[in-house]
Amino acid sequence: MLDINKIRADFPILSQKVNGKPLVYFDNGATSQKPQVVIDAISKYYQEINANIHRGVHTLSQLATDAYEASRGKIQNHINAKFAHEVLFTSGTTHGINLVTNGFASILKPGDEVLVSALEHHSNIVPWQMLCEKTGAILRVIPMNQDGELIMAEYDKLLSDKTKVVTVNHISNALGTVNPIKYMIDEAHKFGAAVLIDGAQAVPHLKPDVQELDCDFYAFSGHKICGPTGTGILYGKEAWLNKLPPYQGGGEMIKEVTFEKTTYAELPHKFEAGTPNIAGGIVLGTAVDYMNEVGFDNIQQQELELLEYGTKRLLEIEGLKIFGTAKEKTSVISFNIEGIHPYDIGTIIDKLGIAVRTGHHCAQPIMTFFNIPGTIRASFAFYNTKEEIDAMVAAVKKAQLMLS
Ligand code: 7TS
Repeated sequence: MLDINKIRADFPILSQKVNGKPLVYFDNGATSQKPQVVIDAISKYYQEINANIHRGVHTLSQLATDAYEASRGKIQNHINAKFAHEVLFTSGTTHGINLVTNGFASILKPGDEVLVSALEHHSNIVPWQMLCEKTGAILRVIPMNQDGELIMAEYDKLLSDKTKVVTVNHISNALGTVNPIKYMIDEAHKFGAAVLIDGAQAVPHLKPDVQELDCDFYAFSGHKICGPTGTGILYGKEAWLNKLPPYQGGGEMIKEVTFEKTTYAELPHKFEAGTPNIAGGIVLGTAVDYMNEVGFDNIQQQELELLEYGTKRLLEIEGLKIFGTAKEKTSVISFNIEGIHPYDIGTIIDKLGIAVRTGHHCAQPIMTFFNIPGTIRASFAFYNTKEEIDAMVAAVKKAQLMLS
């Protein structure tokens, strides 16, 4: 069991007041808060070992390189990748997905098909659309039902020899649905298609095992797992990363450069051009250590309780409807109140110290599916409490009274 007071004491921002009220931070789907160990590790890096990596013979450069590569190793262990060179540092999920779509531009042919799910964040739709425009490939959509679950019978029908890529999130950011990705990966592989999993919303809640999943790519952001912004990871199977061309050209990603021809460095450097976010990459390892110390079993237990309690309490409110009622769901509650625009509720409850996201959550096709302008989204982390949910419910009731 979590000692919630101890956990909350790790996060200095949580004891702040916002608009004169104690902060209730329920926008964890957008970004997580940072524990003191992560904040301190950033300062420590700049105070003690700041230097560029992979190039200097001098001591600081060696120390920084060792710390950066040690962090890669931690993340390799965390996601159970077979090789450290399958773990690429990126600036976030968006960067990771674009790295892959850029690579597939030289692989896809006109008439090839890319399957994308109806539940995607824009960052797992738009890069694939751009790729299809460039290559003449066709984008097909795996549909969902009214609960916000992907329809596997339809997925099975869409798969064919034309399918070259399947791209799907592990967990939906807008609805919290946990997708049956193991099944989807196995079925796609029967047709020889590559599978990219957008793990941005999964890694805050669980430890993915990329070898067990057998996915070809798994992308996530560091800032959603207590790490710094501008950090992320793209896992790719060695064979795929060897096959794909580099994303960006520049220093660090080369073996030899002449004006006639350049040869590329081995993995992972082939995909890591230029000076990376060194401090961020190192501190992402600190964040992963922190999450593992808290323990994913504890995290899941706390979040499940919050999901159940939050769902029950919110449904007490007359006219409130929850969008996203999948059987497999994580701690995200998207809702609307009849006759009131989500933005108005969000604005009023912010004045009461409650931070939620309102709008389309960068998932406009989901809003179109439900024929709504957006939702109010409360996304809980392991450091949230039932008392905070009570504060949100009271604030939403107050807003409803004011607006009706
Ligand atoms: N994929 C999913 C499923 C996401 O939830 C997000 C960010 C991204 C990709 C993009 O991640 P980035 O770190 O590269 O920006 N989701 C959200 C959200 O739900 N609210 O703000 C950002």
